[in-house]
Amino acid sequence: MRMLSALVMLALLSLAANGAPDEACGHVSRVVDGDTFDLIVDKGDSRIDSAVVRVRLADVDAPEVDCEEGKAAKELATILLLDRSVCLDIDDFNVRDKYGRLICLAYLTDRNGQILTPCVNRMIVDSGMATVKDFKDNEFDPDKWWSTADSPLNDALGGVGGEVEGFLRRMLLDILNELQRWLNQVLEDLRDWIAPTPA
Ligand SMILES: [Ca+2]
Ligand SMILES: [Ca+2]
Repeated sequence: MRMLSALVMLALLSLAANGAPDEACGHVSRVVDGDTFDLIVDKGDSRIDSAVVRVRLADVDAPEVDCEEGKAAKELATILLLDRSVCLDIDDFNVRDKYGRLICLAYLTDRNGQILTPCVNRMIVDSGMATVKDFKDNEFDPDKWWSTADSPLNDALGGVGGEVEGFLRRMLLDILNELQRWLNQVLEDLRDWIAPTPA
């Protein structure tokens, strides 16, 4: 038990000591659709010029909310994001799209800004509610979202000894698998709700 406590403490210290995409952080006040939301900003770099910013998830495309698929995508994004702490990696090339929305990768974080999951952009695609649409004029490459070697979550684990790192990876994998199972159940319920089986 003492060994486990030490491992957990090491993990927490490591997570606290390493960087994260934190060009802006805050909490989500509104979900507009499956790929767009409003963030009340707690802190941000010089590109943030208002208390609330509209965020467009980079390089993904969710259906519009005037169709059933779009409503389901918004419902999923709401479950994932509403009232949650989020940090943003803002596109360094264009910053905003033609509608003034920040082009970003978004990450769910704890209250201290430490990343808890892969980027939300990827999670929405994994759910089947959106597809990858890779705009080449931004800094992001969706191919890297599924590579653990290039993940900020991975960066947060950098510098940890091999044994501890293995323990952390297994723990995080368990959490992600749980999250995936939970999401699958939510999606199944949503599909039943949208298209109930005829009696
Ligand atoms: Ca950036
Ligand atoms: Ca891109």
